[in-house]
This record gives sequence, structure tokens and C-alpha cells, in this order.
Amino acid sequence: MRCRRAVIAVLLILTALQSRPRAHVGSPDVFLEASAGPYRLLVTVRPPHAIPGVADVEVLTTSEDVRDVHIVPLPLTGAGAQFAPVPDRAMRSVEDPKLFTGHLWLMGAGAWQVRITVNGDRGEGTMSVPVPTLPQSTLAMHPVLRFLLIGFWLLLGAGLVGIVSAMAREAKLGAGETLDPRAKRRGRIAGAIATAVVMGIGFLGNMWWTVEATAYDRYVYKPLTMTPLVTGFTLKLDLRDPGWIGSRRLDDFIRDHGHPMHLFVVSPSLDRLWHLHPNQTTGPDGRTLFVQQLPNLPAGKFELFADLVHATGVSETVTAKLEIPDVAGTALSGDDSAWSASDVPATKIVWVRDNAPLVPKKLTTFTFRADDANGQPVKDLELYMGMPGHAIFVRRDLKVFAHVHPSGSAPMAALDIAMPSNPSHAQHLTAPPSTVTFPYGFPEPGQYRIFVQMKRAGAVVTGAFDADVK
Ligand SMILES: [Cu+2]
Repeated sequence: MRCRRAVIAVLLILTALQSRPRAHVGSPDVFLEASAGPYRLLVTVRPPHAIPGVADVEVLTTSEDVRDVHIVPLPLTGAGAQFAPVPDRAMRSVEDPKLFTGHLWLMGAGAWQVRITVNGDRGEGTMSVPVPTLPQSTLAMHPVLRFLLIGFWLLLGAGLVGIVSAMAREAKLGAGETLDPRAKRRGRIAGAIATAVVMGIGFLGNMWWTVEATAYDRYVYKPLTMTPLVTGFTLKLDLRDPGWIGSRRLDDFIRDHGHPMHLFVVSPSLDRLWHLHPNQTTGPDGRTLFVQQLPNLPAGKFELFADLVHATGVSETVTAKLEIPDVAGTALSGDDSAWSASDVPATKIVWVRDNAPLVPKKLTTFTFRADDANGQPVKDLELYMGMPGHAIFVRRDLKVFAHVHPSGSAPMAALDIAMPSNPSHAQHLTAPPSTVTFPYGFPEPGQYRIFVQMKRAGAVVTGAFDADVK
């Protein structure tokens, strides 16, 4: 076990060399702003690419009086959630005394939480961050490591063969004696046997490696598949499980801010956006279907991103492509909304930002303000699905998609499971001010578009912003 851990650790180090997130969402890091008792915290959890693996945790406090921070990983639900192991102490950063960092082993795929306990002048406070661990890939061995390992194997093997054949040949050789042909033959036979043994060990080792790799392959996260089907203006989404961990089911979706599914339809150029909420039904064969009455849609190709949360607390974004002729649909209703780059809205959303360049992996608080037609901050924003705002971060190549709220990137439904009694994430129940903030960090460089949605006078207002992340 220890040796396997060592192999995994080496592979983890090598991922840093060839880090290439391949998840369809492409944004695995969890950002959360919440309270641990009296302390306000901004937390980043970066889950590992491979499981078991090490998650990086960063806790940023807003107050000076925090003495120490302890972190511990535990399953989000089930018996394991009740019995926390001994927490690790997070290290205070030398440069920034309000920043604490730590590393935690996450041992299985599925829904985890990182529990954070803060001690300071105002007593103790606790909060939990839901962290879905979705093993992203089997890591290919780095060519340099492969070359080194084969080299060492040949070197050690040759050494062993040399020692064995020398032993057989010369062990009984007295001082001053010369080798007779029989001894030389004995040496050659022993050398041949040793070579066969070394090759055999190599062969068996390779077999063991392949078996392990195949077993792990089954464990690598496989997103649900979704097949869209349009008849008239009815969109049916057929979900299927390609097979992953046994605890994933298709009949356990829970509502996340009021809806079992949040469906985002975007045009490839990202100049059109629809935010829809399909209803869950059961197909004739018992399979889970989601059904949406479509609004007017122009003919063309669209990308679908569907956010779902399981009862286990695992959240998934399922993607699909949709190609349709002109659809004459129904009027938008309920929480559904649409946006086009050609809209001229009465309420304008403004990105309030400094000139700091946008860099990947950095936790940033994105601030947006709603202005009225005269350029004055509005005072009459309403909650949109229980929250002052919703933000969607999409990379132009559509390989990164994240749905973020003022509390961060963890879905509300998962937060409710992680912190049922902590009302801090329910801050949105008060009337929102004209400014909304979203904590988020871009996973990778690239050209992004940020969609921000707020609600005013019963109408959803959408703003689109371009971000160049270098
Ligand atoms: Cu939202």
C-alpha cells in the first residue's frame, strides 16, 4: 500500500508537469464565501485530478483576530459524515497573515466536504465546503519517468545478472587458480536463468500495472450523456449513465434554487443565451427525461449546459449539442430568461473592476453593479431564484463552464447538505443592494465571456462581459 501511495505521489508530481484538465466542465475548483461562526471566510478547494489524491485548501479570513484554522475532509453524507478524523492545522502564510493553506488526502470519488474550524478572539466557528471529487483522468506516465524507470530496470537487471553469473563462475575459485571451461559454462547458465527471472519480473510487473490501470479507468469520471430531441417546440432531454461509480443514480436529482435542472442554451459565438428550467418526468420505459417548452429560437446550432445536483450532493454539468430549424415557441415564463447581444436594456449591468490583470487559478471577487437608464445605481433589485445574482463563466471554446453565485461555485443544494443549520449562505434572503459579487477563479488562460443575471421590476436583466485571462 505504501509503495502504491509512493507511485501515486510520483504521478501527482508529474501531473503538475502536464496538467491538462479534461473534464467537460473544466472548472473543478470550489470557491466559497461563507461564515464560520463570527468569522467571514473565502475558501478555495482545489480537488486532485486523480483519486486518491491531495486537495489544496486555501482559507482567507477577513478579520485579524483568527488564531488558527483546522481543516479535515469527510464524506458529505452517510455515516462517514458523522465521524470526523483528527483535523490538520492549516499553515498561516508568511506573506499574508490572513491566508491559511493546507493539503488534504481525498480517498474516494463522489461527494466530500472539507470542514473548517476557526479559532480566534471571538471564539470558535465551523463551516463546511462541499467538494465533489470526480477523478478526471488516468495519468499517462511522463516520457522522462518512463525512460528513467526502464533505464534503472535495465541497469539493475544487468547488475543482478552479472552478480549471479559471477557467483556461479567464480565463488569456488581459489587464489591463483584459473577458470576451467566447466566454471565458465556454469556462469553462462546462471546468467541465462537470472536474465529470464529479470525479464519475467518485468513482464509480471507490466501485467500488474495494466490490471491496476484498467481498474482505475472504470473509476475515472464519466459524465452523464444527454440527447436532445425537439418535436414542435417541445425539447426532450434524454439522460443516460455511461457507467461510473455505483452511487450515481438518475432518479435522485434534487432542486437547486428551486429547479431540478438549470439549462443554459448558448450560441457558439456566445451572443445569445437562454437560461431555462426543464421539468423532470419519467419516460414510458421508466427512464428520466427532462422536458422544456422552448421559446422562439432561430435556426442553427446551439450548445447545451445542464446543471444537476444529486441527492448525494454531487453536482454535474451535462453537455450536448442541439441543431434545430426555426422554432416558433411559447413566451418565456417563470424563471426562464433570454438574452441577445443586440438587446438594448433599460437596466445596464456594469463590471466594477480594477486594472489588475486576470490570471488563472487566482481567487478573484467579481463585482457587478446594476445601473438605471441615467447611469445611477438602481435601488430596486429583486431576488432572482432566491439570489441577488447568477453568473456564468464560459470560455470561448466552450471547454470551461461554471455557474457561480454570490456565495461561490458550490451549488446551493450541496451547501444545504453540508451546512443544514448554517444560515450564512442564505444571506440572499434580504433585499439585494445594487452591487453583486461573485468569488471565482478562472481554471486556465483563455478568452472568456461572463454572463451576469439579476432581476429588476419582475424582469431578468443580463449583462455579458469579455475577459482575457493570461
Ligand atoms: Cu444560479
